[in-house]
Amino acid sequence: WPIGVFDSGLGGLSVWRTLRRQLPHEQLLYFGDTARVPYGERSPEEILTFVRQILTWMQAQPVKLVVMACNTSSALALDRVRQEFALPMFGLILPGAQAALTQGSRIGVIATAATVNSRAYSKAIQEYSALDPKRFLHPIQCWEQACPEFVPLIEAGETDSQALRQAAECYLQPLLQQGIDTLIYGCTHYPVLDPILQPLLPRSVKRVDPGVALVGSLAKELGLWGLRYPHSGTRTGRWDRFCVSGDPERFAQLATPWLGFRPQ
Ligand code: DGN
Repeated sequence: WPIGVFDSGLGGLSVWRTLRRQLPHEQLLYFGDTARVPYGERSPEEILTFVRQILTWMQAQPVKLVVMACNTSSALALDRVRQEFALPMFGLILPGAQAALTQGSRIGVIATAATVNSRAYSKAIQEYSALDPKRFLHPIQCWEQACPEFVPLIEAGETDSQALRQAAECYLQPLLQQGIDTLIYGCTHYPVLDPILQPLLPRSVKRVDPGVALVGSLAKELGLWGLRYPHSGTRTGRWDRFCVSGDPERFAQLATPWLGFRPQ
């Protein structure tokens, strides 16, 4: 059975890429809720409803486990749906928080408005660091910044434009004023903006992609469960399935640069 991976749109493909690289024997089933993207401005109830619908569909495929390649869904729905579905589920917030804590103590988060309003990263960072106070000698501080302009521009096919650069400068400014030493890309759409964001940051600021942290912990767990795909040999992305709720043609076109091939 494949691993189910979902996002509101293209952003989860940044996690797909890491999964493809780190778990080459697994087959992936990707779902992008492109008819309803962006999730960032939706209410917590709407997001929970969408996540339930996607999981019900994934369960019927079936999939062996689900990667929520969407921070907004992980922040607002993961705890609830874990109690409702008999499917192993992996979200981004805890792996992202843990990874950031290995890098610094003045942590900035850029994410959707819904994720920022939930304060999920701040809470996870405080809770996780409180578990081991001897390890985290400096007080841990966290600032979150919503970036509502990014996702609509990326979903329109942009990855480098004047509008994105201007928005990036404006969103990073308050975090830089706080003297952050670590920046979490708290939305799976944002790693694609790294070439724009990195030059705006002091060299000392570490960038954290929670997708990479999630895949690392998933790979470990799959090994422990003995659930890795049993075939030898490497599968390429061409075995993977891609499904969307919106226009498949448009998705195929926009996803091609993320995937390196045109999805069928
Ligand atoms: N890519 C999603 C996330 O990580 O939060 C959300 C994008 C959106 O729908 N605004």
